[in-house]
Amino acid sequence: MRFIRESLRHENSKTTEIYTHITTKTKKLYKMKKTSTILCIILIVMIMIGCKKEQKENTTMKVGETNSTDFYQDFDPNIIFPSNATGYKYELDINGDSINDIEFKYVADVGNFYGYHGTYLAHINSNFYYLLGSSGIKVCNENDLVSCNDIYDNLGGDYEPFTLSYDYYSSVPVQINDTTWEFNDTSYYSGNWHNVENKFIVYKFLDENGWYIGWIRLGFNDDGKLEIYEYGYKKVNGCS
Ligand SMILES: [Ca+2]
Repeated sequence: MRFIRESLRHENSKTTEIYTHITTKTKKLYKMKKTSTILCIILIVMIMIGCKKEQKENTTMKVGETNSTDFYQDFDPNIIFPSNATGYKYELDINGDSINDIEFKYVADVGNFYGYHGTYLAHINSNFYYLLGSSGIKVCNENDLVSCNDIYDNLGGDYEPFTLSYDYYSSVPVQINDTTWEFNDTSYYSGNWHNVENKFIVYKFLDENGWYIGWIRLGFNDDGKLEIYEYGYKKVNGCS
């Protein structure tokens, strides 16, 4: 009888030990699960904050900067419009997909009493947009900070070019008094780009991978002829 009692006590104590062991393990597991759930939540929140931050920071570009560009092209020698440039045009395939994106065209006409000459930027790819200023395409300087959400335009219809540098002159008869007329030579410059050097056009474009923002460094001589130095662009997020 005593043996049975001892055996039972022993079994009881063993059961208690096992129960305690299991309870401790379960508690530990529960604690671990709780800890990993909290860690997961913290991780998700951190990723969400990180993504949001990256998206916010990735809409801007410093004009002329080459460090952060995804593509950069330096023209050496520069693209220079020829001296007899009438009707000359230069088309640029910015992103190398064999579709030309930007067209610069030089126009000139000289008559007896009037004439004009200058360079236009023409719309040839509807996925390309140009940063606008108060009138026409904005004349940007190196290190200007621009955003892909500033105001852009894709230049409208097929051949509704924006004037970059344009000089119109005329010899207009002006009446001095009842009997006297004089021919006055007048010259009108239009476009913000007349006779500028080392300035930038800023553009953005859309392809199957999303939005990109970029710049072209260029200049115009006194005749409105174009010289292109280099260009670059980078991928951006959060643009519309
Ligand atoms: Ca292209």
